[in-house]
Amino acid sequence: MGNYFHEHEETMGREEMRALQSERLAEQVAHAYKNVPYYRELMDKHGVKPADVKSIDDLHKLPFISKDDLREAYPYGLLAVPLEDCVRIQSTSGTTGRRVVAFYTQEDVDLWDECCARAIVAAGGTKKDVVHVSYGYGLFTGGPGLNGGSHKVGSLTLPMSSGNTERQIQFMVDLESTILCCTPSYAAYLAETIHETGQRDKIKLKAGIFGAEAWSEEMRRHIEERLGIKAFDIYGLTEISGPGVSFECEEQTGMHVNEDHFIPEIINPITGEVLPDGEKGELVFTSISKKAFPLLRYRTRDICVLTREKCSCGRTLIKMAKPMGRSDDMLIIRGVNVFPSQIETVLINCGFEANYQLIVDRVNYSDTLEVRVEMTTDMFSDEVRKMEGLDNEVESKLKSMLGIAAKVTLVAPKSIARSEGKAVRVIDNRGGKL
Ligand code: DLL
Repeated sequence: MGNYFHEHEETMGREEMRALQSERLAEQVAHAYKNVPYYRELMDKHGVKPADVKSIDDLHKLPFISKDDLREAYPYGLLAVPLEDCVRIQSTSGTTGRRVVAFYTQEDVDLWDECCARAIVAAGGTKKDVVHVSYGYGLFTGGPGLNGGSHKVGSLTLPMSSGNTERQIQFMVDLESTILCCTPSYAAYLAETIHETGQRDKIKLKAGIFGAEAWSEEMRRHIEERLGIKAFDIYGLTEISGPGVSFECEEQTGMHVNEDHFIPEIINPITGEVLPDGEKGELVFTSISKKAFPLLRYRTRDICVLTREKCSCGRTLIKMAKPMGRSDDMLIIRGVNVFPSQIETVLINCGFEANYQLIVDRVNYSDTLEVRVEMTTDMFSDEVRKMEGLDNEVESKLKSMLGIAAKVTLVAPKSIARSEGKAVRVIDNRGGKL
């Protein structure tokens, strides 16, 4: 297992882990009840007292909380320690409503760094690595999270932030970056630029830690081939702490959840019923170690599956599958559920790169879906393929994957804007149309 970092928690036996989770959960519930009037009222309303939650078997007694609760409690309503004990805030982008602000004590930041350090180590990182962090810094958790993790591992950390692609590549070459951390869509953009500028032989990258948005296995293979690296998934959300809630190991079959700090559950999103491991549903987290902003049974809206199969890496932490995207990213087109990541799979399998946009509209009371996808330079110059109906070929593959028809429009290389952070793939023009 070579460079194991936090051997004990990551390889704990099931019973030992359950005991640790139970102890931390009971403490956390008592802490939240005592210090957060919002939790006290909510638990009282559901007839639950802290003494009722003694072990993780009692978790189901607690009510769920959602993003709406967080918005309602903005900014200080869920703070569980005196403000003077907090050293940091991070925040969501607020694109779908009021911002959510999460608070951290110094111990919370240390714990977060530790979770990100585990992710870096699982990707093969050691103090000899040069970790190139191209996630955004600032209120977004991506940059600060991986930065802290990299410090903890003792690697040389390049706090690049996102953007300025030319400079990113220059530093990557000059400082011999070995681990790249950014969104998968930015990794694809960097890979494209490195390829086009003929610098592939000059880069020394060996691994990438990519997350913050849904990405397909096809996208993973595409980035791995283009950059000659192994690409690891990482998951997290601002409300819970940021990146490092879960991370992938070399097996690349799902992300190990840092369950000594975050207890995951899968529920039926409609009934709230807890589902057994292996069933698909909405992911719910309870943070059992963070003190400033404890979240009890927080509904993430991410659709996912948990599995507890033995992992060849030796970690015993439960695994979560790649989330298909938030339930709010899911498009409902003519009554059919469509995730952009499904379309990505078809496009990459047809030889395209992940430069696409989905345009949804409503015409004559019926939804329409147009998939605009950039041709690669090779396709663009190949008149024969264009004439032979590459678009028809993609349309029929999309139809069999999604079960609905979509119109495919092939556009010229470089005509779709590249993303330096989370990609915006969907333009939904239906609002208010009959
Ligand atoms: O995206 C935190 C993060 C930063 C994770 C860097 C990984 C790397 P938010 O901006 O609050 O936080 O967005 C959280 O992004 O609920 C998921 O829907 C989505 N998401 C995050 N990681 C993944 C992933 C950060 N690996 C929301 N795969 C989450 C799929 C992901 N979706």
